[in-house]
Order: sequence, then C-alpha cells, then structure tokens
Amino acid sequence: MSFLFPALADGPGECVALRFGERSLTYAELAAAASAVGGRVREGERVAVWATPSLETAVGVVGVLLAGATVVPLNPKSGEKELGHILADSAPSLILAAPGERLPEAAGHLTRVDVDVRVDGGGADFAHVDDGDPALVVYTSGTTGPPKGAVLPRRALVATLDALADAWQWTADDVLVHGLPLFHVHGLVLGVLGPLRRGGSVRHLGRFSAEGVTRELNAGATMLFGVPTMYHRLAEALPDDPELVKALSGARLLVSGSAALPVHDHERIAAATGRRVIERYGMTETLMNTSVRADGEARPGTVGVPLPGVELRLVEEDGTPVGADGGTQNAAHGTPVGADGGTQNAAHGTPTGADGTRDAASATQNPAYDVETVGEIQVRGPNLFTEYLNRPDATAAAFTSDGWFRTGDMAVRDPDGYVRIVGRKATDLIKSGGYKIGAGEIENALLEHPGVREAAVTGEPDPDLGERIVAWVVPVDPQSPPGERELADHVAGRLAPHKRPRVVRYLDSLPRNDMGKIMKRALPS
Ligand code: MCA
Ligand code: AMP
Repeated sequence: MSFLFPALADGPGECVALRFGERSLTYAELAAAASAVGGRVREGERVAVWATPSLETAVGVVGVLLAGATVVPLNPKSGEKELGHILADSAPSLILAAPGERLPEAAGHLTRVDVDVRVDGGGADFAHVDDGDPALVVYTSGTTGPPKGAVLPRRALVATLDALADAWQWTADDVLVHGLPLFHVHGLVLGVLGPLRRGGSVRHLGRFSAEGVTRELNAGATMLFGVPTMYHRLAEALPDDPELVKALSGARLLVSGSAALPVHDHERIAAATGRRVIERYGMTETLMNTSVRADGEARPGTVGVPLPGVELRLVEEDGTPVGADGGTQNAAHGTPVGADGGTQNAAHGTPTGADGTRDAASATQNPAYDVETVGEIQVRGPNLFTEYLNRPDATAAAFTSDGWFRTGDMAVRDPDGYVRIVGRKATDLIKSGGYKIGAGEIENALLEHPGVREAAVTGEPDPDLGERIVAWVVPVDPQSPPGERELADHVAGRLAPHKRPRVVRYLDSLPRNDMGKIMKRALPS
C-alpha cells in the first residue's frame, strides 16, 4: 500500500499547502480539517464532492481519500440532465460542499455534509487501503451517450504523480499556480493532489486570468499549469504587459496539456519570455502518458516521451504495431524492449551520460522509430484506470485482448521517440477550451428542444478554444426557428455551459447517406 500524502503524516506542518485567493491552509491545518471530513465517511463508499474552486473542495477530496473512500468530483455548473446521470450512475452516499453553497434539486436526495476547513478532526487517521482500490471516479465524454465514469485506482495517482515528479524535477520547493477547474484530472489530480504529494504548495486563482498568473509568479510561484486556451490568452497579453513577461520569464516550469498547444503560441511565448512551454499528454482514463522532460529538449508540437513506467506503442488500423519489426527503443535510454511493439521508459530519472545528461543523442543517430507512419497511441501501465463504472461493455471495448488501452489519439514519432499527436480517430469528439465534449450528447440535448427537428454537432478550428462547438439544426418551423442564444442556454442548462454551441447554423435538411446516417463531412463549411 502506498500512502498518497506522506507530507500530511510527517511533513512540513507549518508550511502552506493550499491557497485559494486570500484563504490558505498549512499542512497541519489541512491534516486536521481533512481528518474531520474523514470522520464522516466510511471506507469503501463513494462520496460526491461539489467541486467549486475552493479550499473546501481540496479538503473534502483529501478527507475522502484519507478515509479510504472514493471521490466523485462534480462540476458545480452541471446541468440537470448531466448531474442526474452522474448521481444515478455513481450512487454516492454523501455529498460534500462548501457551507452556503446552493445545491440543485438533482442532488437534493443526498445527505449533505458541509466541509469546515477550520475544524480540527483530531489528526489524520489513515485507512489501510489497497493500491488497486478506487480513489476517484471522473466522468468523461464519449462520442455518443452520456459521460462515463472512469474509475481511477490509488495506484494510478501515485504512479502518475511520481512519474511527473521525475520528469519535471518537481519537489516540495515548488509552488504551483493555476486556475483550472477541480472536477477534471488536470486541475484536481495534477493541480491539487500533485503539490500535496510532493509536500509543496498550490495557489489556485479561483478563475484563470493573466493578472492572477502574473501576480502569483511574481510573488514566488515556480510552476504554471494550463490548457492551451490559457496559454493562448497569455500569448495575446504578453506584448502589452511587461509584468507578465517578467512573471513567465522567471518561472521554473510552464506546462500545457489537455489539448495541443499551437506552435504559433509556443513561439510567441518563447520569443517574448525566453521560456519554452513544455507539453504533456494524458487522458482521464490514463492520467499522464508522456511529457517533455524538464531536462529534455522542449520541442514545440510534440508531447515528449513516455513517462517512467508507461508503455506506449503506435498501432495501425489492422492492429499491427508501427515499427515493431524495426525494434522499438526507450526514448530516453535506447533500451530495446520486447517484440510486442511497446516502448517502456524505465529510466526513472537516472541520468545516463557520464556528465549526467540524457543520452538522447545516440537514439537520434540511430533512429529506431518509423517516423512516417501514423498510428493510434495505445498505452499500458500503472497509471491506467480500471474500468468505466457500470459499463463492462465500454471497458472491454477500450482495451485490446493483451491489455493495451486504445486512446483514440493518432500520432507519429520523431526519430528519437518524441511523440507528435496529429489527430483523433473519432471525429465526434470535440476538444474545446481543453474540455472533451461528445458530439452525440449535445445532439441529444438539442433534439430535446421542441423547436429542433434534426441536429448535428461538429467542432471547428478556433484560435482561442482550439475547437468551437457548432450546431447544425433543422428547425421544426423554418419560419420561426429557435434562436442561437436559446439553444445555447438549453444545452448549458441540460449539460454544462462549456458544452453549449458557440455557433448555430440552420439548414433545411441534414446530408444523409443511403443508410440514413448523417454525413458530417458533407456539411457546408
Ligand atoms: C456562458 N456561461 C453560461 C452560458 N454562457 N452559463 C450558462 N448558460 C450559458 N448559456 C458562463 C460560463 O459558465 C462561465 O461562467 C462564463 O459564462 C464564461 O464561459 P466560457 O465562455 O465557457 O468560459 P471561457 O472563458 O471560454 O473558458 C475558457 C477556459 C475554460 C477558462 C479555458 O475552457 C477552462 O477552464 N478550461 C479547462 C478545461 C480543463 O480543465 N480540462 C481538463 C480536462 P463563469 O463566469 O461563472 O466561469 S482534460 C484532462 O483532465 C486530461 C487528463 C488532460 O490531459 O489534462
Ligand atoms: P480527456 O478525455 O478530457 O481527459 O482528454 C483527453 C484527450 O485530450 C486526449 O485523448 C487527447 O486527445 C487530448 N490531449 C491531452 N493532452 C494533450 C496534448 N498535450 N496535446 C494534444 N492533445 C492532448
């Protein structure tokens, strides 16, 4: 059994662990408050957390984990349909929320426990749970149907956070700043549990802003996490903001993830600050798979190399691993691995060169990778989820017979093994602002509007959001179609505001093939 937060038991009690706005908690205070939450929770049960960006959310999550129970983080802006589905599917025994927070009717049947961040529960009493026991159930969209709950075991949290510590030289001295939401892996696992596992500190902005980033980095924060939309907004602000230039220039590490950061934004930030943003690649189901290393080359347009412990391979349509016959090698070490086409980075941060530098050069001189062929990324390792809750069909479909998880992301490799993501298998998945959104769930929501006869949803390139959601609608009454705003509000109210269409286009009919299936590629652009 690995203990998730050693710093809570024997760590720097007086050091600040968490800061949200003006409010903060030391490690000792966090241990006290989290133990009070833990006292309300039974080992093994599932507990919903109303995941506002607040101290209460962080304390609630830590308390549930200490008690050996499972956290189900909820988007506090979830619409009625989405929230109803998640609560019915995960069947939590309690809901934790900040005092005074209004909960919607869909959560009204649950026993509510207010999180008091100043109470002393008498110190942490740690449950003795297994590494394979669930820590979190995080809901994530698929191409069709409602979101699925990815069950993340404790082992996956430990594996991913320790691998990132190795890749990023992340220590207790680091102070992380971010403004990410706390109901997804990026903001919650990496952005809150990450610093706590290291014994370091996190300052959450409440909501992202260039001013907040500037303030915190200039006041001693060392690392910034963000989605590409956030870095895009920083890149836009840089030319007129010398304080932001100073802030980013002085940071130890700027990390982007959840979607691809366009090379143009990479270059603008590098030109203005002299700092390169590094990218890491992950998924709700896999936590983190690859990263550019702090001691590696920050190459724009790539997501770096497999993290320690992660096996990664590219697979062609027919199931053949790309480059298997050429022998695959560890990106960092050049260590040959088995004939299954997987690449395991077993480096664990051990320097290979006599001078302590990594031996990537030898791999470059002796290219081991097929750099031409695009394949689907498949991964194996302790970082993976165990199942989709209540969805054995979806779980089985997600893995190959020998246990590789099919990510659905398409990539090529550079000669030295750096992974370049070039697209996605499913066109019905949209990444907007770093959120993954299934076209099918938005189409279903639109069809529930009385003024909509037919609906199709696509993603279009957007300089700020990466992709913007476009709804193609055939109205019931072409003379008085429902307005754009009305449809956006309808989707925001049923699902979540970030799932609302940003553009609505009206058609007389949708293009369909002989089978009656909508041909999205034939939609006029
Ligand atoms: C707008 N709003 C509405 C409506 N329209 N509310 C109700 N009904 C409407 N019709 C509200 C929004 O809720 C929000 O409220 C405000 O108006 C602005 O919304 P929006 O335009 O969507 O925000 P934005 O400024 O465009 O957001 C950009 C963002 C955001 C900040 C970058 O997209 C974001 O936080 N992205 C992070 C996504 C993320 O963490 N993904 C990780 C998952 P209010 O003003 O109250 O906020 S991926 C993952 O975890 C994997 C493992 C990985 O690799 O990382
Ligand atoms: P989610 O399902 O919200 O956890 O999102 C996971 C997906 O985000 C992955 O399957 C990728 O498509 C995408 N993603 C995450 N990080 C990156 C990155 N650095 N570059 C490109 N795509 C990314």
